[in-house]
Amino acid sequence: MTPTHCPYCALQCGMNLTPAAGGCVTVTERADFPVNRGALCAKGRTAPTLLSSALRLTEPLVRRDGVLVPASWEEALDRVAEGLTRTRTEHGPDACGVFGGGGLTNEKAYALGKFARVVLGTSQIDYNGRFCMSSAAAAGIRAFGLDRGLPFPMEDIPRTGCVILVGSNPAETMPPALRYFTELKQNGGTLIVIDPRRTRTAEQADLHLAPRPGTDLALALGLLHLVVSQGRTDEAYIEERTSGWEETRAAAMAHWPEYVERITGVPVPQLREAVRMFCEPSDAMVLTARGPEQQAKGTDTVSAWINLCLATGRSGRPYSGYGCLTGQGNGQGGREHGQKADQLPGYRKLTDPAARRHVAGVWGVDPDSLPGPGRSAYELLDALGTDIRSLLLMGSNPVVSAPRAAHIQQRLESLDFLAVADVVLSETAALADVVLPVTQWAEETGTTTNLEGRVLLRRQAVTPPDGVRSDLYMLHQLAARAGVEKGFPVDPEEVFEELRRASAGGIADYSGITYQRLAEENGVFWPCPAPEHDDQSQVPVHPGSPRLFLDRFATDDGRARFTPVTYRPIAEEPDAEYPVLLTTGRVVAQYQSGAQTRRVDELNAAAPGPFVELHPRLAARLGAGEGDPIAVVSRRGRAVAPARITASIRPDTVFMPFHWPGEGRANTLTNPALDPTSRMPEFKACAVRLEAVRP
Ligand SMILES: Nc1nc2c(c(=O)[nH]1)N[C@H]1C(S)=C(S)[C@@H](COP(=O)(O)OP(=O)(O)OC[C@H]3O[C@@H](n4cnc5c(=O)[nH]c(N)nc54)[C@H](O)[C@@H]3O)O[C@H]1N2
Ligand SMILES: Nc1nc2c(c(=O)[nH]1)N[C@H]1C(S)=C(S)[C@@H](COP(=O)(O)OP(=O)(O)OC[C@H]3O[C@@H](n4cnc5c(=O)[nH]c(N)nc54)[C@H](O)[C@@H]3O)O[C@H]1N2
Ligand code: SF4
Ligand SMILES: [Mo]
Repeated sequence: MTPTHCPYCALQCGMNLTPAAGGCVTVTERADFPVNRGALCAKGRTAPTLLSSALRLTEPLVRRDGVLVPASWEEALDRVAEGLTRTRTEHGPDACGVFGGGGLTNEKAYALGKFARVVLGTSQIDYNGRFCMSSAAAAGIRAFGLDRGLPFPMEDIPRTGCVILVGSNPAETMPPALRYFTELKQNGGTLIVIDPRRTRTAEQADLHLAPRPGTDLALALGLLHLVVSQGRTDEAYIEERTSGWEETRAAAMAHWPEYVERITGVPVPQLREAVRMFCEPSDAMVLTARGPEQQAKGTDTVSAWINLCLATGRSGRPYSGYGCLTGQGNGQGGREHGQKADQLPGYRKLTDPAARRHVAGVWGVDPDSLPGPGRSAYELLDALGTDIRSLLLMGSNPVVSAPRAAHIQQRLESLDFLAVADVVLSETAALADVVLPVTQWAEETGTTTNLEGRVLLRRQAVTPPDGVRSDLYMLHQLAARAGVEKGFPVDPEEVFEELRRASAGGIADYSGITYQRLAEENGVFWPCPAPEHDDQSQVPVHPGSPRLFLDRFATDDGRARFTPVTYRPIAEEPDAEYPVLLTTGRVVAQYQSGAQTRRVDELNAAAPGPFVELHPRLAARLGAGEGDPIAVVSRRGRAVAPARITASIRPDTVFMPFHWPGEGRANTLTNPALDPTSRMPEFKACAVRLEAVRP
């Protein structure tokens, strides 16, 4: 029996794996891991299904005469090396692109970022985390000088007085975490949920506000207006621990509750009730997820929620604060170690000369040889086939998950060369010139950092099938073929040891963390610097940092910074031609692009395909009944899926989950309008029209 963690979401639930007869692997409860205390959702419970050879790739594929055919690893790697080298020779290093994923372990994310900068010498690397929590990350850095999803452990949630959950649906996206909100209510605390749909999470709430999609910024400003006008600010805290309040106060005062009601559709009495519930207890929290963040103003929107926390003294105090619920298995760690366009390991900035010197020192290269920041994820994908001629992709399936997906699919098809490393033949892998079949979670060891900033050890529990190799092996081999013999070890612990040194002294400092500690301590929260002393036995080890900001914020002056923000509409407001709003998200039984979960029978039975959730009034206007096919048309394209009629959604809004390719692909419709700071696309609001489809 091996204690390890789930391959999917950022909760990183603990589980025990035991190889059983016939190549099966059984999952049993692992009660010692505090975050989920043994509980798992159906995805975690069925995760071992995909370890079976029948469902996944077990040999490399290369394209011959237009068709993907089996090949040896030697041939596949030679072809990738050749493809990338040819592009580099003919068009220069920046014509090679690299795209990573927030599901990759810290070791893989680190090695991929280093491979791009050191071996390919390209600036053109980014990853799917840009589509995930980048707005919250940008706002967190702006306010606190540091971005760690939750600055406190999940166990603090039941101990606060009130939680506002903004655009987050843990009942579907992190079921074992619901317990924390149930306990909050048992302890006398209250839960406010803000979601245009009355989700299963919203049903648990003491107060549910259902704003029009894309208007959370106005909502948060309206609440701050009420806080100020009702004299509920914490002046001593503002004075002692923050800067920039005056301008922020002035900006909020322009957002009268009645004006906010007009924009959001949330009645003023509900706004007042929310302020009362949030301000009366001595502690409170605001937690955001993709609802407010995946907007072309996601960064300002999160800043507005942070402003509300700061104005009421609810940050950097026990059981109070702002947090973002990160999404992917390593959504947190994946953004810290260098696969993001502007970053070096340790959450260092690629534009900071001292950071470049430090990391170049660890890598044994000249700091001047490191490229500068590259394009963001959507911009990178949009440049495929034009500026970027070859792409190495690892850990993402953009044919399904990128905004304006039909266009992105065309861009991928127009590349000179595409290599994809994956566990399964995803819709994106199916377009590749070379597909490399890699090992997955239970077949390899590595670390992830969960939504709390807790670094975890995922242990190998089973032997991988013949024919698959690890992502680290692939990078090692490609580096060697480019003449870089050293610096890309295959052993994850060796990579982690280098990551420790590269992150030392950075914001996300992992230097005091070792595999041994992770095994013994059930995870360690960063920052965790190594003792500075040479003789480490003399110095107590750093305990890690479960709670941040209690003494000071991570800014230069130690104060949290207010950011004055004002409301602006969504990038594409409904009009006569496209009168309805589309928003998108998730269902419990499918994960992301579905590349993995759509291969599991039990999950498919629970969530067999796409649907369009709409209000009875909209359905009646279309003359559509339950299950009837509905065409949803936007300026980007047309998707068709069966109607799911429910009064739990706003009548001006339809919802589609994005887990499926083909005709029902939600991302055929979505708008790639980008947030100016985080470069997050507007997944959560675009204008569409509905058409009944007569069979
Ligand atoms: N089952 C399952 N679980 C997952 C995942 C998965 O794919 N499937 N993915 C993981 C990942 S990577 C992530 S990022 C997380 C995401 O976790 P969540 O953020 O909880 O998931 P979403 O469904 O994208 O969005 C949450 C809610 O936002 C609401 N919403 C839509 N538009 C708006 C808006 O304008 N404002 C507000 N306030 N709310 C809005 C939607 O109705 C939805 O209920 O889940 C993780 N867990
Ligand atoms: N409309 C709409 N679109 C969205 C969203 C939304 O809310 N609405 N949410 C966005 C968000 S938050 C996210 S995070 C993205 C996610 O969307 P994607 O980036 O497409 O995420 P996944 O489907 O998890 O794709 C991961 C791929 O990597 C493979 N894989 C898993 N582990 C490994 C590994 O260790 N190595 C390698 N090489 N491959 C591996 C999997 O098999 C799978 O094919 O979607 C975004 N797209
Ligand atoms: S909640 Fe997330 S981590 Fe836990 S079992 Fe489900 S998918 Fe896995
Ligand atoms: Mo995500």
